[in-house]
Amino acid sequence: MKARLLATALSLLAAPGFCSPAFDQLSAAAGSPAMPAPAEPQAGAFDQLAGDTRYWVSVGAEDKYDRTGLLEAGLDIVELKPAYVSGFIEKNDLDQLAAKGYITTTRQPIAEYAKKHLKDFPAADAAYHNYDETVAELRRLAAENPAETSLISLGKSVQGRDLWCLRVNPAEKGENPSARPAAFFMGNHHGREHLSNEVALGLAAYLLARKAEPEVKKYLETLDIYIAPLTNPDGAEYDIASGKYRWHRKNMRVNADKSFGVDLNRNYDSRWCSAGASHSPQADTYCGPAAFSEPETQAVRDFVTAHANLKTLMSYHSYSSLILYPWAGKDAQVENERDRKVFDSMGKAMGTITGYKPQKASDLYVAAGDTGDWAYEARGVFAFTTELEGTSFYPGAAMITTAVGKNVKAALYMLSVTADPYGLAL
Ligand code: 0X9
Ligand code: ZN
Repeated sequence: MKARLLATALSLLAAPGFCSPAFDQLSAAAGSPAMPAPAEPQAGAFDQLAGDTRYWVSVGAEDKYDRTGLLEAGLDIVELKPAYVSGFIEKNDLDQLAAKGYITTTRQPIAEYAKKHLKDFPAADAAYHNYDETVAELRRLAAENPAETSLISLGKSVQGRDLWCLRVNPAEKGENPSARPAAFFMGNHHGREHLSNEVALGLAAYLLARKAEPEVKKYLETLDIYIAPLTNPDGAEYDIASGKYRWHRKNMRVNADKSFGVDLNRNYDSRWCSAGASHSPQADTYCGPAAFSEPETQAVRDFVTAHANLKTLMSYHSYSSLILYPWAGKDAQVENERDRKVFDSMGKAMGTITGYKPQKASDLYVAAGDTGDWAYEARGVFAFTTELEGTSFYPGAAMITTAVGKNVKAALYMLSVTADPYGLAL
Protein backbone atom coordinates (compact mmCIF):
# COMPACT_ATOMS: atom_id res chain seq x y z
CA MET A 1 0.00 0.00 0.00
CA LYS A 2 2.82 2.37 0.87
CA ALA A 3 4.34 2.24 -2.60
CA ARG A 4 1.00 2.78 -4.22
CA LEU A 5 0.19 5.74 -2.03
CA LEU A 6 3.60 7.23 -2.57
CA ALA A 7 3.00 7.06 -6.31
CA THR A 8 -0.34 8.76 -5.74
CA ALA A 9 1.30 11.51 -3.73
CA LEU A 10 3.92 12.05 -6.42
CA SER A 11 1.23 12.42 -9.05
CA LEU A 12 -0.55 14.89 -6.77
CA LEU A 13 2.55 17.01 -6.55
CA ALA A 14 2.65 17.25 -10.30
CA ALA A 15 -0.86 18.68 -10.23
CA PRO A 16 -1.38 22.42 -9.82
CA GLY A 17 -2.59 23.72 -6.50
CA PHE A 18 -0.36 21.71 -4.20
CA CYS A 19 1.94 23.78 -2.09
CA SER A 20 5.11 23.29 -0.16
CA PRO A 21 3.70 21.48 2.91
CA ALA A 22 2.85 18.65 0.57
CA PHE A 23 6.43 18.49 -0.58
CA ASP A 24 7.69 18.64 3.00
CA GLN A 25 5.40 15.82 4.00
CA LEU A 26 6.50 13.70 1.08
CA SER A 27 10.14 14.32 1.98
CA ALA A 28 9.41 13.25 5.53
CA ALA A 29 7.87 10.05 4.26
CA ALA A 30 10.93 9.40 2.13
CA GLY A 31 13.25 9.74 5.12
CA SER A 32 14.09 13.48 5.20
CA PRO A 33 13.55 15.53 8.37
CA ALA A 34 9.92 15.73 9.37
CA MET A 35 7.89 18.82 8.69
CA PRO A 36 7.69 21.00 11.82
CA ALA A 37 4.50 20.46 13.76
CA PRO A 38 1.82 22.90 12.63
CA ALA A 39 0.90 25.67 15.03
CA GLU A 40 -1.92 24.81 17.43
CA PRO A 41 -5.25 26.56 16.86
CA GLN A 42 -5.28 30.16 18.08
CA ALA A 43 -7.80 31.16 20.70
CA GLY A 44 -9.84 34.28 20.07
CA ALA A 45 -11.64 34.76 16.80
CA PHE A 46 -12.41 31.03 16.53
CA ASP A 47 -13.42 30.27 20.09
CA GLN A 48 -16.14 27.95 18.87
CA LEU A 49 -13.30 25.56 17.98
CA ALA A 50 -11.29 26.02 21.19
CA GLY A 51 -10.00 22.64 22.29
CA ASP A 52 -10.89 21.06 18.94
CA THR A 53 -7.74 19.16 17.97
CA ARG A 54 -8.86 18.12 14.50
CA TYR A 55 -6.93 18.93 11.34
CA TRP A 56 -8.15 19.38 7.80
CA VAL A 57 -5.98 17.12 5.66
CA SER A 58 -5.63 15.79 2.14
CA VAL A 59 -4.37 12.22 1.88
CA GLY A 60 -3.43 10.14 -1.13
CA ALA A 61 -6.12 7.51 -1.79
CA GLU A 62 -6.46 5.77 -5.12
CA ASP A 63 -9.54 3.65 -4.63
CA LYS A 64 -12.34 2.71 -2.30
CA TYR A 65 -10.09 0.31 -0.39
CA ASP A 66 -7.71 3.14 0.49
CA ARG A 67 -10.70 5.27 1.43
CA THR A 68 -12.14 2.53 3.66
CA GLY A 69 -8.77 2.16 5.40
CA LEU A 70 -8.63 5.90 5.98
CA LEU A 71 -12.07 5.91 7.60
CA GLU A 72 -10.85 3.15 9.90
CA ALA A 73 -7.76 5.24 10.68
CA GLY A 74 -10.13 7.95 11.91
CA LEU A 75 -10.32 10.21 8.85
CA ASP A 76 -13.73 11.79 8.35
CA ILE A 77 -13.83 11.85 4.54
CA VAL A 78 -15.53 15.01 3.36
CA GLU A 79 -14.28 15.50 -0.20
CA LEU A 80 -13.24 12.93 -2.70
CA LYS A 81 -11.05 13.27 -5.79
CA PRO A 82 -9.72 10.46 -8.00
CA ALA A 83 -6.27 10.41 -6.37
CA TYR A 84 -6.89 11.77 -2.89
CA VAL A 85 -9.46 12.59 -0.26
CA SER A 86 -9.80 15.50 2.14
CA GLY A 87 -11.45 15.71 5.52
CA PHE A 88 -11.03 16.06 9.26
CA ILE A 89 -8.89 13.92 11.53
CA GLU A 90 -7.92 14.04 15.20
CA LYS A 91 -4.29 14.99 15.84
CA ASN A 92 -3.58 11.62 17.50
CA ASP A 93 -4.91 9.74 14.49
CA LEU A 94 -3.09 12.08 12.10
CA ASP A 95 0.17 11.24 13.82
CA GLN A 96 -0.41 7.54 13.01
CA LEU A 97 -1.20 7.98 9.31
CA ALA A 98 2.36 7.87 7.96
CA ALA A 99 3.13 4.67 9.87
CA LYS A 100 0.03 3.13 8.28
CA GLY A 101 1.40 3.95 4.84
CA TYR A 102 -0.66 7.02 4.03
CA ILE A 103 0.82 10.18 2.60
CA THR A 104 -0.65 13.41 3.88
CA THR A 105 -0.30 16.15 1.30
CA THR A 106 -1.91 19.05 3.13
CA ARG A 107 -2.65 19.56 6.81
CA GLN A 108 -4.21 22.50 8.57
CA PRO A 109 -5.52 22.91 12.13
CA ILE A 110 -9.30 23.14 11.98
CA ALA A 111 -9.20 26.73 13.28
CA GLU A 112 -7.03 27.73 10.31
CA TYR A 113 -9.33 25.90 7.93
CA ALA A 114 -12.30 27.64 9.55
CA LYS A 115 -10.81 31.08 8.89
CA LYS A 116 -11.13 30.45 5.16
CA HIS A 117 -14.42 28.58 5.21
CA LEU A 118 -16.41 30.04 8.05
CA LYS A 119 -19.92 31.32 7.64
CA ASP A 120 -22.03 32.50 10.51
CA PHE A 121 -25.25 30.85 11.57
CA PRO A 122 -27.88 32.05 11.73
CA ALA A 123 -27.01 35.60 10.58
CA ALA A 124 -25.93 34.63 7.06
CA ASP A 125 -28.00 31.45 6.92
CA ALA A 126 -31.15 32.49 8.72
CA ALA A 127 -33.29 30.52 6.29
CA TYR A 128 -32.01 27.30 7.86
CA HIS A 129 -34.09 25.89 10.69
CA ASN A 130 -32.47 25.22 14.05
CA TYR A 131 -34.09 22.73 16.44
CA ASP A 132 -36.74 25.08 17.86
CA GLU A 133 -37.58 26.43 14.41
CA THR A 134 -37.82 22.89 13.03
CA VAL A 135 -40.20 21.87 15.81
CA ALA A 136 -42.22 25.07 15.27
CA GLU A 137 -42.47 24.37 11.53
CA LEU A 138 -43.57 20.77 12.14
CA ARG A 139 -46.16 21.99 14.68
CA ARG A 140 -47.40 24.61 12.22
CA LEU A 141 -47.77 22.03 9.45
CA ALA A 142 -49.56 19.67 11.85
CA ALA A 143 -51.86 22.42 13.19
CA GLU A 144 -52.76 23.67 9.71
CA ASN A 145 -53.43 20.16 8.41
CA PRO A 146 -55.10 18.35 11.31
CA ALA A 147 -57.07 16.02 9.04
CA GLU A 148 -54.00 14.72 7.26
CA THR A 149 -51.23 14.74 9.87
CA SER A 150 -50.08 13.87 13.34
CA LEU A 151 -46.83 14.54 15.11
CA ILE A 152 -45.01 11.74 16.91
CA SER A 153 -41.72 11.54 18.76
CA LEU A 154 -39.49 8.66 17.70
CA GLY A 155 -37.58 8.95 20.99
CA LYS A 156 -35.15 11.28 22.69
CA SER A 157 -31.58 12.28 21.94
CA VAL A 158 -28.68 11.89 24.38
CA GLN A 159 -29.40 15.41 25.66
CA GLY A 160 -33.14 14.78 25.89
CA ARG A 161 -34.44 16.43 22.72
CA ASP A 162 -37.38 14.76 21.00
CA LEU A 163 -36.84 13.30 17.55
CA TRP A 164 -40.02 14.64 16.00
CA CYS A 165 -41.62 12.92 13.05
CA LEU A 166 -44.55 14.21 11.00
CA ARG A 167 -46.92 11.46 9.96
CA VAL A 168 -48.92 12.21 6.81
CA ASN A 169 -51.86 9.83 6.71
CA PRO A 170 -55.47 11.01 6.92
CA ALA A 171 -56.66 7.51 7.88
CA GLU A 172 -54.48 6.81 10.91
CA LYS A 173 -52.85 9.06 13.46
CA GLY A 174 -50.05 8.88 16.00
CA GLU A 175 -48.86 5.38 16.79
CA ASN A 176 -51.89 3.64 15.27
CA PRO A 177 -50.86 0.87 12.90
CA SER A 178 -51.72 1.12 9.23
CA ALA A 179 -52.04 -1.52 6.56
CA ARG A 180 -51.00 1.03 3.97
CA PRO A 181 -47.47 0.79 2.52
CA ALA A 182 -45.20 3.22 4.34
CA ALA A 183 -42.33 5.49 3.33
CA PHE A 184 -39.89 7.05 5.82
CA PHE A 185 -37.80 10.15 5.12
CA MET A 186 -35.16 11.21 7.62
CA GLY A 187 -32.72 14.10 7.72
CA ASN A 188 -29.73 15.48 9.62
CA HIS A 189 -28.33 12.23 11.08
CA HIS A 190 -25.01 14.08 10.87
CA GLY A 191 -25.07 17.36 12.79
CA ARG A 192 -23.37 19.67 10.30
CA GLU A 193 -25.48 18.51 7.32
CA HIS A 194 -28.14 21.17 7.86
CA LEU A 195 -29.32 21.16 4.24
CA SER A 196 -30.70 17.66 4.83
CA ASN A 197 -33.07 19.00 7.49
CA GLU A 198 -34.30 21.59 4.99
CA VAL A 199 -34.97 19.01 2.29
CA ALA A 200 -37.05 16.86 4.65
CA LEU A 201 -38.93 19.91 5.95
CA GLY A 202 -39.43 21.15 2.40
CA LEU A 203 -40.88 17.80 1.41
CA ALA A 204 -43.38 17.92 4.29
CA ALA A 205 -44.42 21.47 3.36
CA TYR A 206 -44.74 20.54 -0.32
CA LEU A 207 -46.97 17.53 0.29
CA LEU A 208 -49.33 19.49 2.52
CA ALA A 209 -49.46 22.59 0.31
CA ARG A 210 -50.42 20.37 -2.62
CA LYS A 211 -52.61 17.87 -0.83
CA ALA A 212 -55.50 18.58 -3.18
CA GLU A 213 -53.51 18.02 -6.36
CA PRO A 214 -54.12 14.61 -7.97
CA GLU A 215 -50.68 13.05 -7.54
CA VAL A 216 -50.19 14.06 -3.91
CA LYS A 217 -53.84 13.34 -3.12
CA LYS A 218 -53.34 9.80 -4.37
CA TYR A 219 -50.40 9.28 -2.02
CA LEU A 220 -52.33 10.72 0.90
CA GLU A 221 -55.21 8.35 0.15
CA THR A 222 -53.07 5.24 -0.18
CA LEU A 223 -49.80 5.58 1.73
CA ASP A 224 -48.50 6.05 5.26
CA ILE A 225 -45.78 8.75 5.06
CA TYR A 226 -43.34 9.64 7.84
CA ILE A 227 -40.91 12.57 7.81
CA ALA A 228 -38.33 13.07 10.59
CA PRO A 229 -36.15 16.04 9.51
CA LEU A 230 -33.80 16.22 12.49
CA THR A 231 -32.57 12.84 13.71
CA ASN A 232 -29.44 14.13 15.44
CA PRO A 233 -30.80 17.29 17.07
CA ASP A 234 -28.01 17.58 19.67
CA GLY A 235 -25.30 17.42 17.02
CA ALA A 236 -27.07 19.95 14.78
CA GLU A 237 -27.59 22.34 17.71
CA TYR A 238 -24.01 22.01 18.94
CA ASP A 239 -22.79 22.78 15.43
CA ILE A 240 -24.45 26.20 15.54
CA ALA A 241 -24.60 26.93 19.28
CA SER A 242 -21.76 29.46 19.34
CA GLY A 243 -23.09 31.36 16.34
CA LYS A 244 -20.26 29.97 14.21
CA TYR A 245 -20.15 26.58 12.63
CA ARG A 246 -18.11 23.79 14.21
CA TRP A 247 -18.13 21.08 11.52
CA HIS A 248 -19.67 18.73 14.07
CA ARG A 249 -20.73 15.36 12.65
CA LYS A 250 -21.54 13.06 15.55
CA ASN A 251 -24.15 13.05 18.31
CA MET A 252 -23.35 14.49 21.76
CA ARG A 253 -22.68 11.32 23.77
CA VAL A 254 -19.97 11.83 26.39
CA ASN A 255 -17.59 8.96 25.68
CA ALA A 256 -15.61 6.92 28.17
CA ASP A 257 -12.47 9.00 27.49
CA LYS A 258 -14.48 12.24 27.97
CA SER A 259 -14.43 13.04 24.28
CA PHE A 260 -17.89 13.41 22.87
CA GLY A 261 -19.87 12.02 20.02
CA VAL A 262 -20.67 8.75 18.28
CA ASP A 263 -21.11 8.63 14.50
CA LEU A 264 -24.76 7.61 14.23
CA ASN A 265 -24.23 6.40 10.66
CA ARG A 266 -21.73 3.81 11.97
CA ASN A 267 -23.81 2.70 14.97
CA TYR A 268 -26.42 0.43 13.38
CA ASP A 269 -26.29 -3.31 13.90
CA SER A 270 -25.25 -4.34 10.42
CA ARG A 271 -21.67 -5.63 10.28
CA TRP A 272 -21.14 -3.07 13.04
CA CYS A 273 -17.68 -1.49 13.00
CA SER A 274 -16.30 -4.16 10.68
CA ALA A 275 -15.21 -1.66 8.01
CA GLY A 276 -14.89 2.07 7.40
CA ALA A 277 -15.36 3.04 11.04
CA SER A 278 -13.11 3.69 14.01
CA HIS A 279 -13.09 2.31 17.55
CA SER A 280 -11.36 5.49 18.71
CA PRO A 281 -13.90 7.67 20.59
CA GLN A 282 -12.26 10.88 19.37
CA ALA A 283 -12.59 9.96 15.71
CA ASP A 284 -15.40 11.44 13.66
CA THR A 285 -16.14 7.93 12.38
CA TYR A 286 -16.40 6.47 15.93
CA CYS A 287 -18.86 3.58 15.83
CA GLY A 288 -19.70 3.72 19.56
CA PRO A 289 -19.07 1.11 22.26
CA ALA A 290 -21.65 -1.29 20.79
CA ALA A 291 -24.19 -1.46 17.98
CA PHE A 292 -27.25 0.63 18.82
CA SER A 293 -25.54 2.15 21.85
CA GLU A 294 -27.12 5.53 21.02
CA PRO A 295 -30.68 6.67 21.74
CA GLU A 296 -30.94 8.30 18.31
CA THR A 297 -30.18 5.06 16.43
CA GLN A 298 -32.33 3.09 18.88
CA ALA A 299 -35.19 5.44 18.04
CA VAL A 300 -34.81 4.82 14.30
CA ARG A 301 -34.44 1.08 14.94
CA ASP A 302 -37.56 0.93 17.10
CA PHE A 303 -39.55 2.95 14.60
CA VAL A 304 -38.53 0.76 11.66
CA THR A 305 -39.08 -2.43 13.66
CA ALA A 306 -42.52 -1.32 14.84
CA HIS A 307 -43.71 -0.46 11.32
CA ALA A 308 -43.91 -3.67 9.35
CA ASN A 309 -45.65 -1.72 6.58
CA LEU A 310 -42.46 0.22 5.82
CA LYS A 311 -41.35 -0.35 2.22
CA THR A 312 -39.03 2.53 1.40
CA LEU A 313 -36.64 4.77 3.33
CA MET A 314 -34.57 7.80 2.42
CA SER A 315 -31.88 9.22 4.70
CA TYR A 316 -30.73 12.66 3.53
CA HIS A 317 -27.07 13.58 4.01
CA SER A 318 -24.69 16.06 2.40
CA TYR A 319 -22.67 16.60 0.27
CA SER A 320 -21.53 14.85 -2.95
CA SER A 321 -24.57 14.61 -5.24
CA LEU A 322 -25.02 10.85 -4.89
CA ILE A 323 -27.85 8.35 -4.53
CA LEU A 324 -26.49 5.41 -2.51
CA TYR A 325 -27.93 1.99 -1.81
CA PRO A 326 -26.75 -1.28 -0.18
CA TRP A 327 -24.42 -2.70 0.42
CA ALA A 328 -22.45 -0.01 2.21
CA GLY A 329 -20.75 -2.23 4.78
CA LYS A 330 -19.34 -4.88 2.48
CA ASP A 331 -17.82 -4.79 -0.96
CA ALA A 332 -20.65 -6.64 -2.64
CA GLN A 333 -23.89 -6.02 -4.41
CA VAL A 334 -27.23 -7.02 -2.94
CA GLU A 335 -27.42 -10.80 -3.37
CA ASN A 336 -31.17 -11.13 -4.02
CA GLU A 337 -31.70 -10.49 -7.72
CA ARG A 338 -35.20 -9.03 -7.43
CA ASP A 339 -34.12 -6.70 -4.66
CA ARG A 340 -31.06 -5.69 -6.64
CA LYS A 341 -33.24 -4.80 -9.60
CA VAL A 342 -35.43 -2.64 -7.39
CA PHE A 343 -32.44 -0.84 -5.87
CA ASP A 344 -30.84 -0.33 -9.30
CA SER A 345 -34.01 0.87 -10.87
CA MET A 346 -34.98 3.25 -8.06
CA GLY A 347 -31.41 4.54 -7.84
CA LYS A 348 -31.30 5.24 -11.58
CA ALA A 349 -34.67 6.96 -11.56
CA MET A 350 -33.82 9.21 -8.62
CA GLY A 351 -30.42 9.87 -10.16
CA THR A 352 -32.04 11.03 -13.39
CA ILE A 353 -34.46 13.27 -11.51
CA THR A 354 -31.86 14.91 -9.29
CA GLY A 355 -28.82 14.79 -11.55
CA TYR A 356 -27.01 12.95 -8.74
CA LYS A 357 -24.98 9.83 -9.42
CA PRO A 358 -26.60 6.56 -8.35
CA GLN A 359 -24.28 3.81 -7.10
CA LYS A 360 -24.00 1.16 -4.48
CA ALA A 361 -22.66 2.79 -1.34
CA SER A 362 -19.60 0.56 -1.04
CA ASP A 363 -18.36 1.86 -4.41
CA LEU A 364 -17.70 5.15 -2.60
CA TYR A 365 -16.04 3.39 0.35
CA VAL A 366 -16.94 0.41 2.46
CA ALA A 367 -18.42 1.64 5.74
CA ALA A 368 -20.50 -0.60 7.96
CA GLY A 369 -23.29 0.22 10.37
CA ASP A 370 -25.27 2.78 8.38
CA THR A 371 -29.02 3.26 8.40
CA GLY A 372 -29.66 1.88 4.93
CA ASP A 373 -27.81 -1.41 5.30
CA TRP A 374 -29.49 -2.12 8.61
CA ALA A 375 -33.03 -1.25 7.44
CA TYR A 376 -32.64 -3.44 4.36
CA GLU A 377 -30.95 -6.31 6.17
CA ALA A 378 -33.27 -6.35 9.17
CA ARG A 379 -36.60 -5.54 7.52
CA GLY A 380 -36.16 -5.73 3.75
CA VAL A 381 -36.81 -1.99 3.39
CA PHE A 382 -35.62 -0.40 0.16
CA ALA A 383 -33.40 2.06 1.95
CA PHE A 384 -31.38 4.81 0.26
CA THR A 385 -28.98 7.54 1.26
CA THR A 386 -29.02 10.76 -0.72
CA GLU A 387 -25.87 12.86 -0.54
CA LEU A 388 -27.23 16.27 -1.45
CA GLU A 389 -25.45 18.68 -3.72
CA GLY A 390 -22.97 21.41 -2.90
CA THR A 391 -19.31 21.84 -2.18
CA SER A 392 -19.61 22.57 1.54
CA PHE A 393 -21.64 21.57 4.57
CA TYR A 394 -22.61 25.23 4.69
CA PRO A 395 -23.65 26.00 1.11
CA GLY A 396 -25.69 29.08 1.97
CA ALA A 397 -29.40 29.73 1.94
CA ALA A 398 -29.71 29.94 -1.84
CA MET A 399 -29.13 26.22 -2.19
CA ILE A 400 -32.18 25.30 -0.13
CA THR A 401 -34.63 26.03 -2.92
CA THR A 402 -32.75 24.11 -5.60
CA ALA A 403 -32.01 21.11 -3.36
CA VAL A 404 -35.59 20.96 -2.10
CA GLY A 405 -36.95 21.29 -5.65
CA LYS A 406 -35.11 18.35 -7.16
CA ASN A 407 -35.27 16.14 -4.07
CA VAL A 408 -39.01 16.64 -3.66
CA LYS A 409 -39.35 15.32 -7.21
CA ALA A 410 -37.22 12.29 -6.32
CA ALA A 411 -39.28 11.79 -3.15
CA LEU A 412 -42.48 11.86 -5.20
CA TYR A 413 -40.96 9.16 -7.37
CA MET A 414 -40.13 7.14 -4.25
CA LEU A 415 -43.73 7.52 -3.11
CA SER A 416 -44.94 6.40 -6.55
CA VAL A 417 -43.21 3.03 -6.14
CA THR A 418 -43.77 2.56 -2.40
CA ALA A 419 -47.06 0.69 -2.93
CA ASP A 420 -45.28 -1.97 -4.97
CA PRO A 421 -41.50 -1.69 -5.23
CA TYR A 422 -41.29 -5.18 -6.72
CA GLY A 423 -43.25 -3.91 -9.68
CA LEU A 424 -39.87 -2.59 -10.79
CA ALA A 425 -38.39 -6.10 -10.88
CA LEU A 426 -40.90 -7.72 -13.21
O1 0X9 B 1 -20.08 8.24 5.51
C1 0X9 B 1 -21.29 8.40 5.66
O2 0X9 B 1 -21.91 8.13 6.71
C2 0X9 B 1 -22.13 8.96 4.49
N1 0X9 B 1 -21.47 10.08 3.90
S1 0X9 B 1 -21.39 11.50 4.73
O3 0X9 B 1 -20.52 12.40 3.97
N2 0X9 B 1 -22.81 12.17 4.77
O4 0X9 B 1 -20.91 11.24 6.04
C3 0X9 B 1 -22.27 7.88 3.43
C4 0X9 B 1 -22.93 6.64 3.91
C5 0X9 B 1 -23.05 5.61 2.85
N3 0X9 B 1 -22.21 4.50 3.09
C6 0X9 B 1 -21.08 4.22 2.38
N4 0X9 B 1 -20.67 4.98 1.43
N5 0X9 B 1 -20.42 3.12 2.66
ZN1 ZN C 1 -23.82 12.42 6.53
